[in-house]
Order: sequence, then structure tokens, then C-alpha cells
Amino acid sequence: DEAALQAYFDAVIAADQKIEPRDWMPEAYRRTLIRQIAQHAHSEIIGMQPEGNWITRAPSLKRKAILLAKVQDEAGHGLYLYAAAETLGITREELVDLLISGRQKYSSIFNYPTLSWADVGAIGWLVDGAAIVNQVPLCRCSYGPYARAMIRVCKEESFHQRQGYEIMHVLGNGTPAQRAMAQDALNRWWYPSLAMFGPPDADSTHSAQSMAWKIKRFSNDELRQRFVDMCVDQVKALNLTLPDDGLRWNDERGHHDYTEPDFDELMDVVRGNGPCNRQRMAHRKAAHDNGAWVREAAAAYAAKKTSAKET
Ligand code: FAQ
Repeated sequence: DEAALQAYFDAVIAADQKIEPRDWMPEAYRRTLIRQIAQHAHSEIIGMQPEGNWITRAPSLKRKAILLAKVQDEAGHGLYLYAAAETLGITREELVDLLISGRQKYSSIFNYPTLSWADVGAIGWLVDGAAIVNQVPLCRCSYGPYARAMIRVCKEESFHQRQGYEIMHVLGNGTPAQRAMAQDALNRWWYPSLAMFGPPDADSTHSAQSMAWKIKRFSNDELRQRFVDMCVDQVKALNLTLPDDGLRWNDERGHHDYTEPDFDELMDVVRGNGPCNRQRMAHRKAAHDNGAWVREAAAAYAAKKTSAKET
């Protein structure tokens, strides 16, 4: 009966074991995972756009090849994550429909424009860096398919982070114009990157329950702090400065004090009012519509194969 199933589920979570697709799980656990994994998948797919913007204008053939590979990796992450969400009893078609109709979200960060080549460096360093800080703990999340997907995703994100950091290093130590371009990109991406971790703990609606279920292992603020501490060290080799006058080491806390991002701006961007929300969604919808013939052809081919087998 339900009480026994719930007790077994609770015991699996308490023992730090994994819940697998065929296991019984509370309906709210399933819904939360679908929400988070889908949101994560949509972010990877929409996240291809800001960087895709620079593929045709990368400053060298080598940079172009690296950026192409990175953007393709994001597509791969999206597909991995859609597959993980499908194990929870929702289809890829439904998920894509939920994104395109605006009923599911994607990360706020991808609603900001990429104005210069240095933005590709800043995204790699900061956005992929924030993604790693957020996702490494997800490798230990209680839902098996999500946890396993995160292991490979994190390895690839580490490569992405290094390529972004290296771009920033070259520009930061380059000509005055290159350095200024890198600093401008850092100034614009810093606070939106901090906002990626979500609202402050006190306003985070899902954190307490997600932590009890061991989907989340650390709170939004804990991970944001970890990211700030990490960047303070990393920026030293870049010949650039983090755009925060309030940044200083706090001996008592053993962490850096810093200025919080504007959370009203975060919520406004999440509601659809960021600089690029409309453009991102219009582009995604057009790509989906333009791909209709591929889906139809694949379905027709699969049907032909099946009927050939039956006869
Ligand atoms: N953007 O109660 P919480 C990447 C929403 S990395 C938009 O704290 P939760 C790699 C939240 O959904 C980016 N919405 O929520 C890459 C909720 O609304 P809801 C993707 C946000 O889930 C790099 C409400 O606010 N990574 O793609 C944001 O416990 C470069 C209340 O918040 C992931 O998705 C936000 N920033 O914690 C790709 C990681 N923050 O759903 C391409 C997995 C909060 O009730 C290029 N996700 N909200 O309507 C997570 O870890 C969590 O979902 C959090 C939010 C931490 C994002």
C-alpha cells in the first residue's frame, strides 16, 4: 500500500541510494524533477543561441572550431536531459511544446545579448563556471538518470569553462583595446551569472523540499558564495577586475562578502522581460517549425521499417 511504498522511498533517500525510473515515487517528487530537468534541458538548447551568434565571426579558424564544438556539446546536453526527463513519464514532444508555449522556463542568463567576441570568453568562464558549481552536486542527486547524466555533462562543462577562461586570459593580457573589451564583457556578465543560482534562500520556493529529497544538495546562496570565492581567485591571472566595490574577504565567515545581484531584475527576466527573451523564443520556434519536415520524414521512415518487418 501507499504508506509502505512511501516508507521504502524514504528509506532509499535516507540511505543515499538512487531512485530509478521503475521505482515508486511521490507524485510531487516526479513533478519537481520534471520541472527542474526540463528547465535544465531547455536552458542547454536556448543557451546555444548567444554563443551561436559568434560562430561566423570567431577571430580565427581555431577559435571557430572550438566554439562550434562547444555549441554542439550544449545540444548534446539538452538531448541527454530530455532523455532523462522522459524516464519520468513525459515525452520529448510534450516538453518542447511546454517550452515553445512559454509554460516551462529556461535559465535567465540566456536572455542577455552577446555584444562582442569577449562575451564568448565571459560566458565560458562565468556561465559555464556557475553551471559547474551548480551541477557537480547534482551528480549526487537522488534520481539516478539525472545524476548519471550530470557526470558527463560536468566533464564537458569543465572544458567549456577552460576555453572561456583562456579567451579572457588572452584578451585581458592583450592590447589595451582587447583588455577593455574583456573588462566590458565581465562587467555585463558578472551579476547575471550570480543570478543564475536563483533567488536568495529565503525566497526560494522549492529549496527546502528539494533538499529533503536530496535533489538539491546545497542551497542557492551556498552555491552562489562558492562561485564568488572561486572567481575572486581566478580573476587574478586575467589582469581584469570583478565589477563589485563591495567585494572583500571576511575572516570571520571564511568567505568573501559581495554585492548581491538585483533579484527584481532576475524575476523580471524570468517573467519574459529580459533584453532577448522574445528573440530567443522566436528563434527557437522558427527552428522547430523549420524542422517539421525532418520529424515527418523520420516518422514516415520508421513506419515503413515497422511495416516491412511485419510482412
Ligand atoms: N532562471 O525555488 P527556486 C547551462 C525559478 S546552466 C530562470 O530556488 P529551484 C549550461 C525557479 O525555476 C543553466 N528561472 O527553484 C550552459 C522557480 O520557478 P518555478 C541551467 C529561475 O528549482 C552554459 C523560482 O524561480 N542549469 O545551461 C532561475 O529549487 C553555457 C523559484 O526558485 C540548470 O537548470 C534562473 N536563474 O532552484 C549552456 C541547473 N532561478 O519553476 C549553454 C538545474 C530560479 O517554480 C551555454 N537547476 N528560477 O516556476 C537547478 O539547479 C535549480 O532549478 C535552480 C533553481 C538552482 C536553477
